[in-house]
Amino acid sequence: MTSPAPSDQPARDADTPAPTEARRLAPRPGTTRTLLAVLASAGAVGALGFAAAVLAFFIGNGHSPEVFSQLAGHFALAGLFATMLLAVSNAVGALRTWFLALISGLAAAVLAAILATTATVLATGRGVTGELFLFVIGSLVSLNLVFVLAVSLGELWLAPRVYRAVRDHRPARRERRIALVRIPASNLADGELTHLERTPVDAARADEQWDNYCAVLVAEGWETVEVDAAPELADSVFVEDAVVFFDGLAVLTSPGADSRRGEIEGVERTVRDLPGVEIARIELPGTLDGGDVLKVGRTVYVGASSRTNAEGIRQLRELLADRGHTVVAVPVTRALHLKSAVTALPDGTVVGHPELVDAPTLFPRFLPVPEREGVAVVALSDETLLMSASAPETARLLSGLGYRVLTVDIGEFEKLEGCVTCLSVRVR
Ligand code: CIR
Repeated sequence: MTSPAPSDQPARDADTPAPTEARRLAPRPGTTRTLLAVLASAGAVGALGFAAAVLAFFIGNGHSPEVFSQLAGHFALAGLFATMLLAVSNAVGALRTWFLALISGLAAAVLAAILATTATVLATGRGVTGELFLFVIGSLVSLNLVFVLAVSLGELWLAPRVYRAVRDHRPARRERRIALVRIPASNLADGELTHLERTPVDAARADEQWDNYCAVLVAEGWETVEVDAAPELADSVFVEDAVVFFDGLAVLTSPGADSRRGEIEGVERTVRDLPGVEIARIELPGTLDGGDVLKVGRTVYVGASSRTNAEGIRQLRELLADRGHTVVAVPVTRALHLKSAVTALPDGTVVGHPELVDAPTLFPRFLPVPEREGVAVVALSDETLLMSASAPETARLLSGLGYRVLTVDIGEFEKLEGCVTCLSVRVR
């Protein structure tokens, strides 16, 4: 077990950048990546339709190369029309469910084939006649059949995969580990209290503890990006509650305490500057605090607490539905947030204090810890955990399980029902 620095001395060394220094990052809005995903998924299906149709004729005609000169132009045009039509339908959500994808694929394929065939025939100098009409319709089950089938099935199977791969591809951030932090407000001592009696908060000591906390993140290889200060928003230092990250999706929350609703604006400004991040939000009447969201692999446990309501959980479930995460709602009646009762080790084991957890059997692997303050664990890497200095027995327990455990004194924040997890948000 390692304690990086005495609580009243920020753990900085000469080579370490000041932890509170905000980093300005090159803007790369999430809408650009979504647009790319839309175009790539539509283009992939258009190209598939072209390739499948030309290949089918090539094989069906005894590998005759003439097929290319005769039909490549027609199917290239059909593929282009299909790409344009699918780009529109994918942009408005055709890939959300399999039946929408199938319907839009079929519609785009038929329309593209009709347009391309009409254009191809008109280009030969023939006029618009009833015969042309019958030929074009008939082509759907002859000349264009393979194209129509390939585009329909491509939109069903290939497009969602291409869309997700492009949208979730984040090369820049893989090498960087970013944590958002927010300097304590001037009126920190007025923060909300739900389960604790109010006790005096030493603002200067809180600032030192916060500096020290940030310094540990930096020393462990995390870039701290500082959200603009909100001196009048007492609980703004607990930045975890304002945003949750899911593989490049930042979900801005809808705080359950009225006094905290103003925190979102500043957090949104910072998130907009992060590379490769798409933004979504929980809207009223839904409420959801980030402290109620615990990710364990692809499972997202969400606490139904005094801060997070059923509508907030429903909205999060909907946002994550097509992203491969399963939302599991968990009753929370004995603690402020789900993560005031349980967090997770890097191997997925959920650690929690039995007195604070309503339903421990909801977690596949649950490890009880001896101290209430020991439930909060920040996984700084697969091997390193950050914990509160108020839970030495739990730190020893986890150290004995092979983890390198760092501890920081966050006593002033604990007086306000804060913990190590809520003082930062890791961009993941
Ligand atoms: C509040 O009641 O909202 C703050 N005083 C404490 C928030 C702590 N956040 C968290 O556990 N995620």
